Amino acid sequence: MVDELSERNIIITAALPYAYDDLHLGHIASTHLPPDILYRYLKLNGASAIQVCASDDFGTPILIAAEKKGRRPSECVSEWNSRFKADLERLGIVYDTFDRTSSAENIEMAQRFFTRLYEGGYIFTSDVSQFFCENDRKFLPDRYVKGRCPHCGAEDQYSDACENCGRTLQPGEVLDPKCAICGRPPVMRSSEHYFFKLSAFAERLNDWLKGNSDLQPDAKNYVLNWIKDGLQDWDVTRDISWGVPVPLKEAEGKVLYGWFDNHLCYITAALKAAGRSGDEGRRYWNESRVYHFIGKDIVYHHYLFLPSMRLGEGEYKLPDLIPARGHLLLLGKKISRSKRWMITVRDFLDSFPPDYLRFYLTRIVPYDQSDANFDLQEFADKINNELVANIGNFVYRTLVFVKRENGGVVPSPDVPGEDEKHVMDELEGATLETGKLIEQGHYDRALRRVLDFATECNRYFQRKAPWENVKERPTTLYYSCNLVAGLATLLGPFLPFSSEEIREQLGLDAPTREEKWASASELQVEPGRTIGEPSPIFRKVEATDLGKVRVLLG
Ligand code: B3M
Ligand code: ZN
Repeated sequence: MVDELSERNIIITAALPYAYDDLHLGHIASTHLPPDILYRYLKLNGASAIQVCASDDFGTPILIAAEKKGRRPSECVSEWNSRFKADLERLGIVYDTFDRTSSAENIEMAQRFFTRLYEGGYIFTSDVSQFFCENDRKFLPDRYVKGRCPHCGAEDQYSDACENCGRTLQPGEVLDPKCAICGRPPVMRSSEHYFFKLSAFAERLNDWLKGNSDLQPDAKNYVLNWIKDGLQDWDVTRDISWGVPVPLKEAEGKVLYGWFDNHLCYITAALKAAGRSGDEGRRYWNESRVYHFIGKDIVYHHYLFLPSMRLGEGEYKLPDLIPARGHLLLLGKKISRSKRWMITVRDFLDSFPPDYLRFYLTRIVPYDQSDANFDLQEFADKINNELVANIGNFVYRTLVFVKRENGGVVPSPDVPGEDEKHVMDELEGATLETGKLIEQGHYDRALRRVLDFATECNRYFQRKAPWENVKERPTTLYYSCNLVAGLATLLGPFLPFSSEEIREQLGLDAPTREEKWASASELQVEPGRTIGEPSPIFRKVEATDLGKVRVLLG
């Protein structure tokens, strides 16, 4: 999928978390970790790339959450924005720009899009009959109304979706509707709304989807079917106080629907990160490759709504790639905010190092839309058997040996024998194949490939038995140190903290080095170098550690 590694700039975006609740493990699995692996890999290859994200600030859930606390939404979202950044940074996920959809630049971007679409004839008005609370004197869109689900009968459901059966509800469909603010039954009232003519783009979307062989096949196929079934025009305005004001005199008091402005923040944030604006910004965007990483629940918005808006506006190119991954189940069950069946990133990182989470999630999340399951026992097993017993073991025994038997100095090797040639070939193969798998989006398989290579490293050490084969010991230790360095580079995109720590223990200090992906298979550690202090990079996950996380689930 990454065919022009260093020729064109690459813009990577991750779907924007709603600014009303903490990031949980599901967000990381599908949306934030996969792009970060690619981004780090691209950087190691010297490619020009930027990675951006933002908090998704507008919409009724956010306004309601703020009103419940008696606070201004603008204050709340700004707190969430900082919290997201802090959590992601703890995980080693650092965006060149982490913007907010409510930033002045994004409001301007959204209004520009609206105006150009309006002028282009892609926006029309229509009367919508909507819940209205006479007590609060407010229209009550989406989450402002609660009631009984007409499908499964569950009580206390929002009027736009049932958490119990998972169905989306049409306006007016919910039974026994109640205003979410005061609890009184609302009435129906008509309001003029603005609609985006999504249906006008069916043919162009079809051509774009069919003509782009990089787009994920499973997503593409069902999106093509949606188009065949007919596209519905989108109501893109709301009668609430929190949102981008519709830039028309006659639309006073109306704001744009959150899904109108949120994805535009991909563009806003990228241009901010690149320090470009106006025509220069548009050129920058259009000359880059553009990748949007998402979870499968927002395929509709990203494969249909987003490209249509860009086509209609006419100034910003469509994405080259929209990798969509499945849901993360938690102990076999669907994550649910309302039932609090979730583990927040914060809580998890209070118990485990960030690389453990990165490792496990990368191992279990494939490049398709199937769901992955987060299982605590499997998490412990994978960390203990693969990280600790395989990679950690090889690194630690090599370094301890150099420290103890050679005073911490990397020895000078003899001419390499068959074993050395073999294991260095393995390293070269692992570097090429891991890179290729990352370029294809298969991060799970790429990491598996690195693990297989670590197994080879352990075999090499075992076969050479430096504890008894004293004659060949200098050669064995010299090559082992270089294999450790190679492993550190290969692990870089996946486990940045551990990769750094391994390099430090090897005495390859970070600030002065020019680390490159291709250098993984070169001899990076020269004889005579003094290594740092060896200590185990990974520690075992014990049952008591798991207990701490189980408690979080109640
Ligand atoms: N905030 C929905 C979600 O968090 C929405 C994504 C916006 S991406 C432009 O799943
Ligand atoms: Zn009310």
